[in-house]
Amino acid sequence: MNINWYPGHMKKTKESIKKNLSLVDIVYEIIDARIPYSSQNPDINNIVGEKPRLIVLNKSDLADQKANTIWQNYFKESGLHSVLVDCINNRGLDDVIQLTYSLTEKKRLALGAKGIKNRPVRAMIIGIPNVGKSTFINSLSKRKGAKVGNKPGVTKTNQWIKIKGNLELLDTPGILWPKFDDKNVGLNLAFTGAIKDELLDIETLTIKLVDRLNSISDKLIERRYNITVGDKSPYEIILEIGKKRGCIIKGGEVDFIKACNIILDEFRKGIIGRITLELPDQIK
Ligand SMILES: Nc1nc2c(ncn2[C@@H]2O[C@H](COP(=O)(O)OP(=O)(O)O)[C@@H](O)[C@H]2O)c(=O)[nH]1
Ligand SMILES: [Mg+2]
Repeated sequence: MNINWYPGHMKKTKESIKKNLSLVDIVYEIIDARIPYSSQNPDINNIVGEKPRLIVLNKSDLADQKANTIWQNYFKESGLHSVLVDCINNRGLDDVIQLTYSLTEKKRLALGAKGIKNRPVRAMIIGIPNVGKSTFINSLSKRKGAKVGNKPGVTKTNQWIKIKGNLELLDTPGILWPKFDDKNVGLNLAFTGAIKDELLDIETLTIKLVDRLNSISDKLIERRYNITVGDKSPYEIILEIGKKRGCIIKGGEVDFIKACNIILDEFRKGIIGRITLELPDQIK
């Protein structure tokens, strides 16, 4: 992670999020649709409490469409509302706005009964690093001003951004910590690029990714790289991809790291396909 989380930092984060939560009517919990479980904060239910929550399955453009529906049903069965969003092509944002009004209707009616009318509906965003919080804020506010990139932790003084209709969004998202003690979660975060590559060994990561992709379907690698998977090991597969892509160093050997970087990069960009790495029945 770009942030080194330690108990004191986590406690502070939680307190500041709770403070901001008291200012809003609804919270948008952003998660990565390719890894809905792995990209969720472990303490999320406790942090959000009774506040209306909308789960934003972001990067849904990169995730498998059937799996998107499966996850939406899973959340629905847990009594949670979710919405599929793709911030790159601005999909699902109208659903976010519509659901925001329906999920806050009770409160708005209660205020209306007290004579408080047209008070803006206020929302804030929370989520672990790299799920697309900044991009989501930008897309929703249709501005290019807010900072987007892989540098979480930069905070400014809070401001309210006016969104379509009577909706206001807190411009600073709450950045939460991921689940630390689950190896598979760590791997999923690394595959999707949420964890910095320098912290992991690229070769091992790519071998594990190829293995995972093949466990989903041999066709993923076969279609993209036009090779046969068969009984080949991930190592052999990466070598073959490297050869095909002309990743050759002096002496005619395959530049293994270069091949690994191509595969990782193409996976992360969705070029290998729309792939969801975990389904509800695979999590504990
Ligand atoms: N394909 C795709 N990429 C997205 C989407 N939303 C964000 N991203 C990318 O995900 C990366 C992290 O986004 P960012 O907003 O910085 O995440 P944050 O750390 O949660 O604020 C960036 O490269 C974004 O371009 C989306 O809906 N689809
Ligand atoms: Mg950000």
